[in-house]
Amino acid sequence: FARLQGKSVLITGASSGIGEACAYQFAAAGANVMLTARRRERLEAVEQKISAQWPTAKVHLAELDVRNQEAVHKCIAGLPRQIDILVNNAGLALGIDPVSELTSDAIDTMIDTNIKGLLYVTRAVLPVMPKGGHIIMMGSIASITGYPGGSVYCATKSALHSITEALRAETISVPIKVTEIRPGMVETEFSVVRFGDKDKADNVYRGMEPMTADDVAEAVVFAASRHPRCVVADVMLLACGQASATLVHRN
Ligand code: NDP
Ligand code: 8X3
Repeated sequence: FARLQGKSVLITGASSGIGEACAYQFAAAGANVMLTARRRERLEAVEQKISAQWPTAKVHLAELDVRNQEAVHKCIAGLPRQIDILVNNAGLALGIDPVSELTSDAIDTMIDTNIKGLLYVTRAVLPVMPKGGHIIMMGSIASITGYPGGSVYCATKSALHSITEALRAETISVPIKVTEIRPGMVETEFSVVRFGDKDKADNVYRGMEPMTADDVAEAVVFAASRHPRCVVADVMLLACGQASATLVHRN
């Protein structure tokens, strides 16, 4: 990953799961990382681990709720380095309710975070991203087909897909690379956040082996480290034994 040496990477949602794993893998590849999320103490724990394992990596932390557009602009303006690579990773699902039972809070939180927050961050970064920059979008297999209880979450990841395609078309002349990564089942804090209950979260992965956050971070780092002439445009990652968001073989 020599091409990542000295690059600066901004990661949203770096306090756990896939974003956290990306932070470690970029630091291991010689990049400097700028890590954002709402939970500062979790970001500090990530920073400590990076400082212990990759002491030459420069780490910048910023507490950021991507739903707050003013805070997003302040955060981007206050970064210590240019943004060579943006990993738009912050996101969540809340609940598994059918449309008839959705709470307004769940609808608003998913749309505000996964769509509006993604747009606020991307809009703030584009004017300051140098030529040859790279934006990596954390999509999902949920963008392919809606499943029962997934209406809003699936819609947000379909929106991410549309935004990604438009962004790629808008930035080809700069050029800026745009990549969409669409994971299937990855065991992180995602299901705990979705169900608000560890037992229910564990049940999602019953009888099968989900991917780990590292599996996804490997794809992110692979995409980020290709030759300038080559863009990894779209990657779908499935757990072995998974054929779609809902078709999973369980032992
Ligand atoms: P985690 O719950 O482990 O991580 C989610 C991250 O997003 C956390 O760092 C959280 O930080 C951050 N986040 C949530 N809301 C906000 C907000 N308003 N502002 C800033 N940061 C926020 O789950 P994953 O690592 O699995 O999720 C990462 C991405 O991967 C998401 O976009 C998710 O949709 C996507 N994905 C996950 C899959 C899975 O099976 N796990 C599959 C496909 C896609 P904090 O709470 O500190 O703000
Ligand atoms: C998360 C994967 O299948 O739970 O994006 O929607 S799924």
